Amino acid sequence: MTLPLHFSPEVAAARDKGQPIVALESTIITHGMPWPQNVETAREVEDVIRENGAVPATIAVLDGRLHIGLTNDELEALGQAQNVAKLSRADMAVCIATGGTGATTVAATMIAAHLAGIRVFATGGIGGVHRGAEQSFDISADLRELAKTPITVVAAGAKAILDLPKTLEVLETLGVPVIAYGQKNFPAFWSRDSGLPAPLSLGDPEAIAKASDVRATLGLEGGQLVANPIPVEAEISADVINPVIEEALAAAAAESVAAKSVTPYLLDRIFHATDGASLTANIALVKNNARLAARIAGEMSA
Ligand code: PSU
Ligand code: MN
Repeated sequence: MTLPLHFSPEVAAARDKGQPIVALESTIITHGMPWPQNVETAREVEDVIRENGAVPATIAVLDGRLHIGLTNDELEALGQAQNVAKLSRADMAVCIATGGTGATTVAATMIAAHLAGIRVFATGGIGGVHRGAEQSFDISADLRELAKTPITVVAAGAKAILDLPKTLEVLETLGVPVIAYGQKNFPAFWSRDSGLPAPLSLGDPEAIAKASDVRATLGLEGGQLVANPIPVEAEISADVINPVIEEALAAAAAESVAAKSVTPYLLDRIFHATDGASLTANIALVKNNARLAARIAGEMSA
């Protein structure tokens, strides 16, 4: 059996020329943002990567084929599609085997990017340890993937819908380097500072690329998480966002939302409760992460 990878023309050309490539996930498009901002943002994020000297590769499973890079039409169709599956490590093979269509989470995007020889991936926030995980056992498969698959993931930290101290503990246990970019503390998605010290801190893309090389040389499996704080002007203050998060968590508990539905449910609820302000911030931080990821990819291929 050959690998079921399908490269877009743009990504295929970049591979031929040895250009730096940055992977992008698709769950953020189908389950993280509403239409049409999801498609507009996906396009703008791709442009940011191009403007910064790399080629974007948005990843998704379409009709049983694992796409590395989507055309404009494919992106638009995915962004408008209803009931698209959310694929993590556990779901990818069944989706491909049955000819299905699904959006890739951080975990699944890492797996696909690695198969395609891509080393850097930009997103908004990673999944983590959910609040109340001591009861629910809800810990995102993204964390274990970071421990296993050698991709540098650039994210704005993790959302405060999660238990951030527990998320950092699990990452430490799994041996995942958590590198805050340009500051000492771990960023918390909508705000630049979670109040928690990040285990590691680096200030330039070259050092991040070099750390990835050294990990490979040492034979250490797994990737690294680069936690890039949201731009100052896009921050939402904790007084504004925290009550919204508490309300969303209470609603999820009241409706017994569980498993894969938890994160999309909370994101949608917070979007509506903030009249879209959460989305504006989300868009700004994803672009900021795309910029940094393109620069890291450039250093890796230099
Ligand atoms: N966190 C965000 N935005 C997102 C996600 C997480 O702030 O869009 C998505 C990502 O695709 C991530 C997934 O990999 O949710 C995690 O889902 P779960 O918590 O079910 O593992
Ligand atoms: Mn979960």
